Amino acid sequence: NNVISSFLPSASNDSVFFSAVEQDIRAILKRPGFDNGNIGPILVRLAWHCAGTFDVNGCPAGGSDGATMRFFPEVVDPANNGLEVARNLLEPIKQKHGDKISYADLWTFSGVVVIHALGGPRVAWKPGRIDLFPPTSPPPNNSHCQKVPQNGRLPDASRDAAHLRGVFRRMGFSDDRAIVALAGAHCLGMCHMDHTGYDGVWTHTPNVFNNHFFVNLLDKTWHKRDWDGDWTGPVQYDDEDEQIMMLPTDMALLWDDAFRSIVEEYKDDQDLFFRDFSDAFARLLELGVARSNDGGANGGQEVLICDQC
Ligand code: CCH
Repeated sequence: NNVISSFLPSASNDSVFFSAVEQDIRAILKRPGFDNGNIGPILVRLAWHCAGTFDVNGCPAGGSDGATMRFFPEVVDPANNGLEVARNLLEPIKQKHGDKISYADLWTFSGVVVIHALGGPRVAWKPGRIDLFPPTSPPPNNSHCQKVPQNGRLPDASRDAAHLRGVFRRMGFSDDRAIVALAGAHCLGMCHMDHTGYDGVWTHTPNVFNNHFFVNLLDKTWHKRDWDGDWTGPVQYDDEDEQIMMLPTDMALLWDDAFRSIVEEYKDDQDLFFRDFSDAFARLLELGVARSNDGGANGGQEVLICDQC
């Protein structure tokens, strides 16, 4: 029941090593008192945000390679608010394995391990991402800035279908199916007012990877939340019982006809959702990854994220 063993040659050193890392990740997922008792969802958000900065024509290109979210300006991108929690939760595993695994591999691998551990599909994943300036050689002055993607590349939850298509096309995803499938990850976890201003869960099973995001989107009746009290939050949608919520970008999947027909497919066929999600998430985590010749984490020199810069 091991994610990585199906994708790496079974007797390779990589396979043995990553099984051990996988066990370490699985061992820290349950955490009473944290959100809904599991840190898995925020680890999935970290994996997505480190990869989702990719720009096919960008300078720098962005993407998960380099683990650039450790650095300015990506580290202070408002879209990444709260992800220091996820990075800190993984730090003991990084410390345990040191240079044998890069941050970039650990963050992306964790996402894949969590999806499977919480009941979702296996996702193909390959190691070999190299950290921009590993901890043993910190960046001189601010020289790293030009290799770290600018703020504003991740999708804005207050926007519409055209915005989603634009952002995902920039990453290299031209197909609607990938956009809708990836959004199904909102079956997991929750919005935190202190991270983004949004509040609530998308499903009643936030620690289980399933197609309930699509089921709820279609089956519930949604209304704009009437924020009362001291805090006026951003526009978001609540169901009639005010138990679960949707972001404007989630509702865009309902309001756009082409998106909606895919939402309907995934509501009716969870296996289809799992297959499409698995393909799209694997592609996402590979965007812009330049491996060293030997494929080893930190095995080569610092990665040149974009040689045009
Ligand atoms: Fe997401 N997401 N996401 N999301 N996301 C948030 C939380 C999670 C958008 C906005 C938000 C993906 C796509 C999008 C997760 C996985 C994925 C939050 C609340 C916002 C806002 C964060 C908070 O308050 O802590 C938007 C816009 C898009 C448009 O595409 C994709 C793709 C994925 C993964 C494949 C997960 C998981 C969470 C829950 C995190 C947690 O802390 O529980």
